[in-house]
Amino acid sequence: MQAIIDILKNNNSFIVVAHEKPDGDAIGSVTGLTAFLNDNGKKATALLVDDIPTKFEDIISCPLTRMISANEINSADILIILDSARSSRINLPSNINIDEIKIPIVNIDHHIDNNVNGTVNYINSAAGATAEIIADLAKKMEVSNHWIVSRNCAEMLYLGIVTDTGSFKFTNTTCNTFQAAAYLLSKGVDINKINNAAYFSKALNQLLFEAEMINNHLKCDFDGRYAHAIIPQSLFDKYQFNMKDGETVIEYLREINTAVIAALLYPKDSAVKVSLRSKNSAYPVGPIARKFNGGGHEMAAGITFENKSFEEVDKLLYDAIKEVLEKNEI
Ligand SMILES: [Mn+2]
Repeated sequence: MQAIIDILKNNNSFIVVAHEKPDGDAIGSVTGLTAFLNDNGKKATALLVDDIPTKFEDIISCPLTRMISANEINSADILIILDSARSSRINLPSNINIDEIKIPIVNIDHHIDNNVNGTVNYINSAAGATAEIIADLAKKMEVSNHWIVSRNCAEMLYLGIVTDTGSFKFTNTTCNTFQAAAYLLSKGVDINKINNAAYFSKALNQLLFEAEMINNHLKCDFDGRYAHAIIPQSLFDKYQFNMKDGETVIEYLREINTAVIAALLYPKDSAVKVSLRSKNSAYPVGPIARKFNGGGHEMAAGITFENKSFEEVDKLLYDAIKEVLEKNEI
């Protein structure tokens, strides 16, 4: 972490980016770190190419850059990549390959399987969120370098922590997570504003979409221990619903009392996307995702299947999950 502190101190211009299809942690860590740098006399750009979930649009107070050229990136001093486990998932504009980046790269993440080859890499899989790592970094620099941590910066980092830990409910929540959150609260975070945006801002069309998904598409197998749903394109069309707002749709499956593993299958362009969640660390979904070239955490992971039908993907997952549930039988 000291190497990163030296880089932040000794350079002037930064581009900050995260993974595609940004979630609360990607958005919170990017905008929080960007605000932190700008508040302390640096020139930082928050690069978020993909659309962000509608519910977060009103609370992001840092300007977002949606498009950039390789030349513009290379004219900055440092590229900072946050929360992005796979180099293929970094949310650069689609016409830019990571190999075209000639400036030093700082890679900060909490995914255990991070394969981004930065100039400096700080991977802490014990952190509940990348925003938790940035909060620790900001706290260190406040003490050792007298950098300021503004309320705006703190609120964005809090957003990252609260969303990636499911409001401190998931197993990735640690003593340090609470300490980082407490530190951010001491900077004046408006918890009500952040929680309203994260948890109480669902559009009616999403609620109707979710109700129909549960009624018509939910399946429970292995005595209810595996809850899964295939969401057809027609359902997205019917409710004009976009998965950029669907980070929490899978929660309904996970909430079922008998469920141990939950899977959501949905179309993305010509591919089938899979979200996986586990409720019990004896049955992790990280290895299942990695088996099919996906990634993520042990308890929350994702896969993209190209050139496969829903039925084929459903069967592959069914078999893989059967194996996990049987092998780890207690
Ligand atoms: Mn994260």
